[in-house]
Amino acid sequence: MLTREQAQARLQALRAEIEYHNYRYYVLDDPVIPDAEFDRLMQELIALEAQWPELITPDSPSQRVGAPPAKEFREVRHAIPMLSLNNAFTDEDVIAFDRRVREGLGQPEVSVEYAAEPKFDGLAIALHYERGLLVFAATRGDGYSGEDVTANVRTVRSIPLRLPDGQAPDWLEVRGEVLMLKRDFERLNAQARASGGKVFANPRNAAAGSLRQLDPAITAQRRLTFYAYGVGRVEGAQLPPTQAGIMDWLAGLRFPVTTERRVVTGAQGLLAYYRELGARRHDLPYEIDGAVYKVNRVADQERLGFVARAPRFAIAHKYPAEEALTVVEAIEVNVGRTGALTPVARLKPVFVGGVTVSNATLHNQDEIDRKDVRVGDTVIVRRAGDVIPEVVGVVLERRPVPPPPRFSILEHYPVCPVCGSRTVREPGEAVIRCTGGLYCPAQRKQALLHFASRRAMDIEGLGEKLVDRLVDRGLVATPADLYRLDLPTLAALERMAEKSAGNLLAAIDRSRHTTLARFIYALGIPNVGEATAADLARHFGRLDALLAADVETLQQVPEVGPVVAQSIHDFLHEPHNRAVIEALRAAGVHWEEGGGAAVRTGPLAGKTLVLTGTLPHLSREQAKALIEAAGGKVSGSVSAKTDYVVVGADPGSKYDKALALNRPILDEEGLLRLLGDTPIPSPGGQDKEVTS
Ligand code: D41
Repeated sequence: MLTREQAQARLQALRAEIEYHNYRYYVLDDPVIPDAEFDRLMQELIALEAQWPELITPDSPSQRVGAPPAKEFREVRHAIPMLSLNNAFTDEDVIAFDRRVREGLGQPEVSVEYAAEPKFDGLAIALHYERGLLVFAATRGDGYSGEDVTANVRTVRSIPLRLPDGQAPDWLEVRGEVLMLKRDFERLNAQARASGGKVFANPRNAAAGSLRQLDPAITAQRRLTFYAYGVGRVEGAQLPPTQAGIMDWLAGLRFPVTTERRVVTGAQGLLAYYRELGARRHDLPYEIDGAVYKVNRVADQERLGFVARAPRFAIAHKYPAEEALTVVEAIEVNVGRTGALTPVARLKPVFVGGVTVSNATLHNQDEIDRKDVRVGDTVIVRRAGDVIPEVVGVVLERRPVPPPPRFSILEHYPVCPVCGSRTVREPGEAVIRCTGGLYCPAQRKQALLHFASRRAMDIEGLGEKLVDRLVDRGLVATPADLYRLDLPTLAALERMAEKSAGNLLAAIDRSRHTTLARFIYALGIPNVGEATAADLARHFGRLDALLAADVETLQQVPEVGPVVAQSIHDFLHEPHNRAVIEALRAAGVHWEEGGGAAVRTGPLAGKTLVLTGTLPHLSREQAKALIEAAGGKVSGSVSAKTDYVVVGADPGSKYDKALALNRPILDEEGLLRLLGDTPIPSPGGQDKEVTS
């Protein structure tokens, strides 16, 4: 047990150390100890304070979230008003500002030095320190009086609760902006979305909402940040003679000040700073809405003084707003190269982010639902940098009365606006797709490239550039049109030599002879890759059997579940796709048709078997060949669809699965009995030595 004096000394040391690490972490962004060590220090502090409650001080790091929720915020008057800033929007505005400054200082020919800094898009606040201790904090309010937000401000880790010993003036008022870093904002909104909580439109709103929480415990969870931009009431200190010097002095007192500040000369220096900062704007960890220019010398600031409520010595040079309000005139869809329907809001044109915007993406139906965007709504559109404009949210107060109905893509677009084919939303998927596939012009190029690809119809020489030209010129709309191309047409295309035209025609001709599996794969049915195409070919054997299959029949194919079965069925029952398939057959595309496993005769017709372990006489290859010759199929995994599991010595997990799913189990003898008199095919030199 420590004595009171020892506890006091340890508490002081702990507090200083913890605040130092807070400063390294939250202000300098450069921590020197691991988080776990920091937590240990905090725990020691809290435990010791619990033992010695009378030694708790208001500046202890343990007190950052100490205050109970307030009923309302107290109003406080600012001893020195917090003025507003005049705005500049153009280069000319800035040149005129600089001229006024030079004239105001009585030396129009002498260039002026300015302190230039980012204009944080946050909330202005004033922090008051009495002999180094944070005593209260107030929002700017109307500039003359604001709200006492001391309890909330204490939770902001980058704000010092006490200033370094021996350096503190009798009184110090620091002014700056409270804001939320972009990454903290993203995280807060992600959490809110997951838990159904309030989603904020931008970091500024999130910061404002968090600072004005009556319960400081909530503010503490929100991770706010602070940057100092100047001072107010100061007593008992000799301030540096320039704005830049004051900022350095504040940094020395451990206040967060931005590293983006510069001292520049004349209007040209200001404009160059504006452009450089603008170019990096989107890479900064916080949002800014402009640059602030201040005459650097404090004596000059005082000579220039104020007009109305704003200083003559400073100006805010704004970047084009990235958000604006406008009205949704319609919601339409774009059909992408994969057939996905992307909803787009058609907007009343509005100037935002430096350009006129009349469309904004709505991503998908889930996003429309989440933001509840309806035709006629007033919305916030955002265009940040070169990013595609998006609808951030709806201004519900401006929703027309009576309210327009919720917007459903499927209801408005039961058929594809490009090709008229049915649209579908697959269960569990966010996207709605056009089933037009091969036929839909929007999907044509993609579909053609897939059709011609090496593992599909393998048409060598039909690449992206050529497909673009063929489609753009209207020479090819569907894969069937490829088989109608002739030498004069191809050779007439620019950049197409007669020799390569001939080679392409030969490749197209060669592709006429293919396999059913390749053909099915080449169709580009959603959810049908190479393996499923091969399964379908094996199962049905003939294209007409596949075309005739209903969803239930399709599900009998091993590895084909309800989603894939539905997708195949939708595709094959789309009349346009049917027409393309028939045109391909008419153009001479052919393959060898088998009976198909399902209709093939044999004792194992339509059955799926799984092999596991070593059989006494048959090799794996022999057993497989026997089963297939008897009309059965060998699958690699056990499922509810497995008809028999053939088990040999040392079986693997497939055996356990077979038991768990209660599938019939056979040994080699049982298998041979099922096969009856199926002739044993010769596996062509693959004979394994038969051991007994
Ligand atoms: O970053 C800011 N938002 C910012 C605001 C800044 N960097 N400097 C500022 N300087 C002043 C003066 C020159 C009046 C001391 C300001 C503001 N004012 C300000 N913030 C809100 C109203 C005025």
